[in-house]
Amino acid sequence: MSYLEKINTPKDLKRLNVFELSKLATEIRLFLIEKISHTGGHLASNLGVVELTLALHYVFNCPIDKFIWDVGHQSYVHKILTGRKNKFDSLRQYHGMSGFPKTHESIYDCFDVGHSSTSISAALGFCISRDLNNEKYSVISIIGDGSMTGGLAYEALNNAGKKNTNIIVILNDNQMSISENVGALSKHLSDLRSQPLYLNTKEDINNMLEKIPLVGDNLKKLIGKTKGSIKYFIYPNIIFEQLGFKYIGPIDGHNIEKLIQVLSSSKKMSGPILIHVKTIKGKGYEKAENAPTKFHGTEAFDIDTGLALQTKIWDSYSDVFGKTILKLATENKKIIAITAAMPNGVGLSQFKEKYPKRVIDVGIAEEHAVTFAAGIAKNNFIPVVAIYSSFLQRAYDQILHDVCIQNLHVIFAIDRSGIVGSDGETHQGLFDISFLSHIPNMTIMAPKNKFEMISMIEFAVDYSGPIAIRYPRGSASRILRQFNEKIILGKSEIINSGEKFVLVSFGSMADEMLEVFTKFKNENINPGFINARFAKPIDKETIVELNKYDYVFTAEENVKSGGFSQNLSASAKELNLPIKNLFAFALPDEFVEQGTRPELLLKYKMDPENIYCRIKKIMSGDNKND
Ligand SMILES: Cc1ncc(C[n+]2csc(CCOP(=O)(O)OP(=O)(O)O)c2C)c(N)n1
Repeated sequence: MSYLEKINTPKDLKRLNVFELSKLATEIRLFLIEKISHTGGHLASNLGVVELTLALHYVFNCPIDKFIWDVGHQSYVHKILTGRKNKFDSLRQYHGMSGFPKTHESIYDCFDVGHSSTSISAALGFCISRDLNNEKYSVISIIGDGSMTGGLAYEALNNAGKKNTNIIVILNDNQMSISENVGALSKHLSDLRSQPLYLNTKEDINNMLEKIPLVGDNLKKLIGKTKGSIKYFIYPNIIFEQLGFKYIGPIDGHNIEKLIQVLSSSKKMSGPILIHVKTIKGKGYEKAENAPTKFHGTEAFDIDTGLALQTKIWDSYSDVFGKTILKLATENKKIIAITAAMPNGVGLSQFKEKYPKRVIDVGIAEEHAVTFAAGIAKNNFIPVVAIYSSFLQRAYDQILHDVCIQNLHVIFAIDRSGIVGSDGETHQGLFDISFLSHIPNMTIMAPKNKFEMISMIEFAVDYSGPIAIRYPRGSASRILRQFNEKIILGKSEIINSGEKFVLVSFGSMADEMLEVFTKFKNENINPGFINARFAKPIDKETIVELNKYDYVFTAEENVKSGGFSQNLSASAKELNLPIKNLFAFALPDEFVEQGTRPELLLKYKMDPENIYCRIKKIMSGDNKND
């Protein structure tokens, strides 16, 4: 029987010795590689934290002690050790196990997560309320060096450093975000990483000082007299020490014995502690160690070659964005692209290679990215901020306060808008129309296909003022390519002038609406079909056109509340041209779980067959929602 087979709860782990724990680490790595090669998932990050997670569960008593994972994509080993190893075949699938900590999934998960840089704030919240309750347990935030580029982490450090509370922050430093990590802190961590000294306890420091002839003894006495942190005298410039944390490290994150020793002593220490752990992303699988970005989040792959099992046929919308903006930037030197730690994900790699100074990776700092863009726009450049829809949620105030009030020409390339699939609730891009529509001066577009995407990017560059293009994950649609009318602000595109009822699609739902349209056409029914193009503004002509029909059916990949359909209805009322029978196919007021796009469209009855049937019912006088 393997060690892994014997582990069902963290208690089982505590019976093993260090040698057995290292054997278990090897088994866990093989397990992760095997499982993720079938399901896809965050392989490299998890391979890097095997020993760290084992040591954490060995030393602390989860779930009494709280582990708060930052982002949470590196929690697979924690899941294996907390009774979920048999669920790995369903990882990230519809109704399967989540790829992130979920409180509803296990008592060992104490905080839901998916977006970065939240763990220190949440941990501090646990600590302060624990102290008020006079309870005694440890609270540990585990945060990567990439996630330490997010401003929220510093707000939390700033708050925690002056609180007399016991909090442990483990900084998992693998020098990588998804791509190579960026910024001044990353440089600071590199300097710390290269310190040959491993200094943990007061004894370690005393031992080290004793080795320095003459000076060492005096220094030891001086240090002994001070109340402050001993480490401060040796490395006065460690940022964490300056912020009121005891800094411990750097520690080899693959040395289980050392990790256990350090965690055990830090458990007994009081006040805010930061343990700096050095790890290798992808550790133990050569393909991932050599290509940690590719294996950060991977599709299913062949273990021997490391190659993805499914090859891409069409360009994704991100590819189309990347190629188009590069072409335009070659002609127009004023274009600058900004990414928040996702140059590859948003399709900016080639642009970055060709014009490194004009593609700026700000780190996982969406708020900063937007205000930074506002400054660039004020100086008469054209910033293009490419961010995933769900991460842009972070920058709401910056969009409103720094860009839209000044009506600045900032282009928002909103990738992964709509249903994103296996990352689930935290990553769905289903709110951007709603949160952007309310902001004065903002314009929102969505393309029906690849060709319209190109035209919209060109339109956005020539525009003046804040403008957003939202587009989904995955292959760029190629439907209806013969329809490529010039883009005009607020104007929709008529695909078919019909009778009685009209189908209105916004962006990605054009594919589904085309199928619905075809079904009716096959029955010799001739509905209208309109590609909306703009969710804001919506022009009068569009509304006049829609009012020719008795029934209007809209479809969008956004929540209904504040979405395209509600904007349409509000604009029509404002123009005194209310639309009589307006029915919206949109996501309901709930958080949408993980699953493929087709699975989720089916769940919410937004697939072509369900849309078609519901329209038929409504047309026959049955308005009930079933
Ligand atoms: C607000 C936000 N922006 C972007 C992301 C996408 N993202 C997920 S993990 C990650 C990199 C995290 O790097 P690090 O914390 O060092 O963890 P590692 O995977 O290297 O262990 C990024 C950018 C996110 N989850 N949240």
